[in-house]
Amino acid sequence: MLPRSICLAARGKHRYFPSSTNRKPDMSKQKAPTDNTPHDNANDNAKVQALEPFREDGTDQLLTTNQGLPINDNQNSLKAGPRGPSLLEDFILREKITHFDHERIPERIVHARGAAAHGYFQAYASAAAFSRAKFLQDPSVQTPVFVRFSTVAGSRGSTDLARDVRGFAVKFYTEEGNFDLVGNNMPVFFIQDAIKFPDLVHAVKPEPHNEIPQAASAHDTFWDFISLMPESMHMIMWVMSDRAIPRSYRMMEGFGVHTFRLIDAQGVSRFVKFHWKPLLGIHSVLWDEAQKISGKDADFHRRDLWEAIEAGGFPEWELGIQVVEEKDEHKFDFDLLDPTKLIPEELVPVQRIGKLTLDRNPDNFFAETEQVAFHPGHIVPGIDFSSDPLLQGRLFSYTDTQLSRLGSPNFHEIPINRPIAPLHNNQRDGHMRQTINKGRVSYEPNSIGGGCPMQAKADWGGFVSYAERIDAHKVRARSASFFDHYTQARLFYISQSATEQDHVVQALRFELSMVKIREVRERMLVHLTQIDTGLASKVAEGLGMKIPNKLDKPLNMSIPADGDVEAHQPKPVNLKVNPSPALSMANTPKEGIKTRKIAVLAADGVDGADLSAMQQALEKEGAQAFVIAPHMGSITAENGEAIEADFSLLTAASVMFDAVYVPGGAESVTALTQEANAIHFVNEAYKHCKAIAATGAGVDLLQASYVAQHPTLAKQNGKTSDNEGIIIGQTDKNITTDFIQAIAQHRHWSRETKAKIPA
Ligand code: HDE
Repeated sequence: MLPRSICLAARGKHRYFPSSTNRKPDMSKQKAPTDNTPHDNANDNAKVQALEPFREDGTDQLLTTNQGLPINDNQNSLKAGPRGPSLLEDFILREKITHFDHERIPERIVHARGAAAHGYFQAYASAAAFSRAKFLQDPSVQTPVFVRFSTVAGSRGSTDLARDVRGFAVKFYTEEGNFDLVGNNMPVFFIQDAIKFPDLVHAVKPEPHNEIPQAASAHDTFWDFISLMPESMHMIMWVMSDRAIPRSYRMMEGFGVHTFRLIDAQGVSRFVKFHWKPLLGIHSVLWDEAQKISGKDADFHRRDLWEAIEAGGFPEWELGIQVVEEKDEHKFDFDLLDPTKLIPEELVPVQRIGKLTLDRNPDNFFAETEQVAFHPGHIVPGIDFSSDPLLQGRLFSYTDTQLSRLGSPNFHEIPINRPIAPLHNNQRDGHMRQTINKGRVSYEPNSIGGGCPMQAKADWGGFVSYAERIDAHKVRARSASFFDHYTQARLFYISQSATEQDHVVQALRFELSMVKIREVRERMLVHLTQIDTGLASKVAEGLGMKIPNKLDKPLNMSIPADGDVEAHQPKPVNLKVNPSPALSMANTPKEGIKTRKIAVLAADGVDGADLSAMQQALEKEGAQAFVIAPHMGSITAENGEAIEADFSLLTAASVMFDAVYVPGGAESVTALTQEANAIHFVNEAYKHCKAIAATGAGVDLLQASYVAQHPTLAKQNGKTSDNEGIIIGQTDKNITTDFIQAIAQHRHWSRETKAKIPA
């Protein structure tokens, strides 16, 4: 038996071990358990297990080169004498530096910034009535998934809180092969045809001459393009709404966007739209908050996902489908193939058919989150494509982009991309090939290999494309059924609550105020007038502009083959469209406070009983309470108890939390009222319409802030709570139930316009 490992002995104390130590690690232990494995609670699904042979753990191991040679000195390069020069012979130095020089791969051209997690999908019941896909048949089967969320426009290092669409890409590792549902958190898209995608992305990315601005659409080139693309107006309404600044990845909806097909065992095809419905409801932050979070914690969403999973608050979504029979394809006043349109849930209800749970963080960001390669063309029998021209273009793009990003046609061999279903074909060789294919045969048909691997009949699970009948001329054209660009933009706007509408107005004012070219702003105002005259005039007021009567440029710049430019202009808006309540976040479930983060402001002398009673009540409901004190370390409560601070007022900001609680304790509250950061904390939480509670002397801190203006504060005695999220307990300190209910509301919007807080 070799001596016990140095690493094991010193772990937790030192990170650095001088090579002069004379104790040798136990090399017989190939995989020692780590002392802080974050995944104990994870569901050990088939994909998670399949990744095991690829996981590496240096615990209790010697440092080696990539060839397995133990390294004796990792501090000094090989030199001719201690003062050099260095020698070319130093293969250890060269190997290390060469590997380092090549550590980066190109970031994704879009969706570069993201975070991901493992989990599983489980059907509620068999969906055989719609699809033969195996992973949708048996409610006892858990299908492993890997899900990556992302922003679109920013670079890998950009802020999570950019105003942007969020990617919501799900890879199902099914027993019939991988199925990727590569969606977004908005159900429509900017453009109708894939040929416009490079233009859209060039327009929104930082401008080419100075690479400004990063991860922002508020600049000339984006709005120049948009103002010439009326088809983008519906998506613009979504992107200007608070959906573009989610509170958490865990609180976003997801959408497949395009119409797909479901195929049942009899080969019958139905159209389908895919939805993900978050069980925590759909919630967002305010734009002012988003901008501040970008400075205080640019990793806000990434951290939120990671921490929720580590704490066992596993995010969940239900998979929903809207199914349309083939015969009903043309019964809508929009085209199902047009990706700028949604099917209102009131017209075709969303049927919830299963649940997605994320329960394990990746072990390594690069190996998993960065190298995962999604593709809408990764499908399984029972699911098929529609002719949506945007989807059709995507089917080309995603393999192509992996070739440049991951550098080899063997990207499917990267562990995170491997299916759990067996894979056999005659594709061979290429950069970094991992598979060692045996035998002489790499072609089909063959007799030498007994004809193997052989084609699978449909009833053996072989994929057969849906035999859609197509009888058409080859044309570069767009169907006239795609020309109503304003009605669903209006549908979205009129379906929003007054607060949500106001936020759309504010967002447009902000974005267009950043546009320097007046004509671009004018064009946008004309489009907005088509959507809603009230919206247009409010935006115009913010811009200090008059709405022009007509556009200065013709739209839909292509010259139609039939030469009839007029017939290719946008159709007038249908003013009679009915609102769709499902489109408003105001109607989202607000049932609990699970995983919500509550700031508890405290200093020496805090009423420890108040604090811990509240902390326990919040934690019982699945929320987390964090003590924020003037300094790190511990504070001493009134009763002498030491309470550890989670943050100091320097490292925490109200924008990182969902609600604020100020416990009593005269000394604590006096100290906090003298801290500008504590008062700012309360002011900002008040401004952002968050629930705020105080007990006993804690009310004095609210009195020292702008919350003092709030009517509830006028009542000084007993328990007071209102419908506006301000809860105070003077003599009756039992306010936990009211506070919990107030947090569950997410925000108290009625305060927003009344409160004028310069925070
Ligand atoms: Fe993508 N998109 N996209 N996209 N997309 C990519 O693929 C593309 C579109 C979406 O987390 C790229 O691997 C084209 C719609 C997500 O890794 C690239 C068109 C929707 C992700 C690409 C679209 C999406 C991507 C960049 C128009 C919602 C991130 C890196 C024809 C339904 C996946 C990559 C991840 C990523 C092309 C439009 C969703 C270049 C050409 C619509 C969630 O292939």
